[in-house]
Amino acid sequence: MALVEVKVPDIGDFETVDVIELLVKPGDTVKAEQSLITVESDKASMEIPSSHAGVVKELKVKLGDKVSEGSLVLLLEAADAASVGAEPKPVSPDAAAAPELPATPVSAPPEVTAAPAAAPAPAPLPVAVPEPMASTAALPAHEPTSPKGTLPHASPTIRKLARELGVPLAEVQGTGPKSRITQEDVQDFVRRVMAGIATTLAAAAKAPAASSGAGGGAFPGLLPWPQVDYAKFGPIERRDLSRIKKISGANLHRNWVVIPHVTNHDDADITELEAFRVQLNKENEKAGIKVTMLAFLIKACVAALKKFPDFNASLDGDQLVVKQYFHIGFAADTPNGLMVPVIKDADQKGILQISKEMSELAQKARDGKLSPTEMSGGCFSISSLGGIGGRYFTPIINAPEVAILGVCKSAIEPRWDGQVFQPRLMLPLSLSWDHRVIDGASAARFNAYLGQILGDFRRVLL
Ligand code: CAO
Repeated sequence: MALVEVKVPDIGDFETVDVIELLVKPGDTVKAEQSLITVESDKASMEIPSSHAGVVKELKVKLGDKVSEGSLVLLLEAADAASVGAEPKPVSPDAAAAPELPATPVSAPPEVTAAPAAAPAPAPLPVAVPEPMASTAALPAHEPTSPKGTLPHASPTIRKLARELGVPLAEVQGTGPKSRITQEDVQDFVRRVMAGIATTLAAAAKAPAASSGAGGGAFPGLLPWPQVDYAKFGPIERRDLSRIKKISGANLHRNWVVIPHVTNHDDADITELEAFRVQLNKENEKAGIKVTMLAFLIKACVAALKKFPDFNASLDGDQLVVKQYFHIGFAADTPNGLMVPVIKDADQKGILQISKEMSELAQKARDGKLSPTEMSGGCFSISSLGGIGGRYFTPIINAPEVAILGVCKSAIEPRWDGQVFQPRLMLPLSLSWDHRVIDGASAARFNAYLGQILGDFRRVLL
């Protein structure tokens, strides 16, 4: 065993270069010609190879040091005394990125990689979004997203590592000096791809059981959210989201992402029902109970849910839980955000009682006094914007329910009665349904039946 000084060999035209990477540490066993450090000039980066095989005893340089030909890199306990004094052999440059080598009149050149003029553009996160999956084999491990043609700024060792791991360097964001790609960047890329695949698999595995609340999470491959300095464009004010907005937002997001929504739009002729409602309110003025169209809608929906029980259900894995009770939620707009109180056993209650409970629950919602019990157990929800306006919209299903009815403002419209156009009060209906449980024909029948009931409320009794 002999102690050998490993020095920077002839580095061609460069006088001094920066040490930007330490590839070994004391105690490491290295082979002859194995890269020890990476140095960089303003034009290129190079790896300094070891002249001998052996064990690193002491590093004589640190990151940021400036070195030149003859600078001591490290002390090595050479394994083979016979090799002492041998010239370092040139390391073959990376084919994909090898620029012209600097002139090497004396000893073999270190491995050289051209530094790109500018740092590579930040690469988006890896894409790994499979279509419906039969097995993990169907998963694309990675879909390239970066433009071709830019030369990633990485040392040959990193290129070799990337080749071994199948990492497309053009898509790796370098975090080293001048956006150089480091070993950690490559490893982090692999970790992120693996995490993306795992997340996608987990979401796909859990998605059928929407009732368990699973299936949200990140979507690998999506572009990062735009980072905008809004203040650059004009005055702004930042406000925290309310607690309710944060909670309901997370729920809405999960439901929108996990449930395959479809919305059917239809109209119901409520001319007679509205006349009845107005009459009812006149009669009950003294009792202080105001009946709105929503109370009739709750009752009409119960009748439709009885006729189409799959709408009164929840998914639980591969099973459908069909409920034999009828608890109807209604979306209430409150100063702090959206809340959904539930009218329990709506099938057993009359219009006046439903109206009374609704107004009490809506008031509690606005006051922030709803209890968890008053918001739980719903089978089906209604979101009414009728008091505000609009024509149609796509309500988001309130998981674990499988459908929701959206209602907008009724308006007088001309309807052909076979002989003449009649002015009729038409109520726009928008039914969103979970396509894993319900199909379009059932949804159209549900809406048509709802329309019949609202057109002639005596049908509720049938
Ligand atoms: N067409 C025409 N007018 C309607 C109507 C309709 N479909 N529905 C209600 N109206 C009228 C009512 O008759 C009432 O008229 P008057 O003031 O002349 O008596 C007025 O609109 C206001 O009704 P309302 O909104 O107070 O009562 P409601 O029972 O219809 O609704 C509630 C109660 C709590 C659901 C409602 O106040 C509310 O919060 N709606 C918003 C729901 C929401 O935000 N949904 C979106 C969810 S997704 O973000």
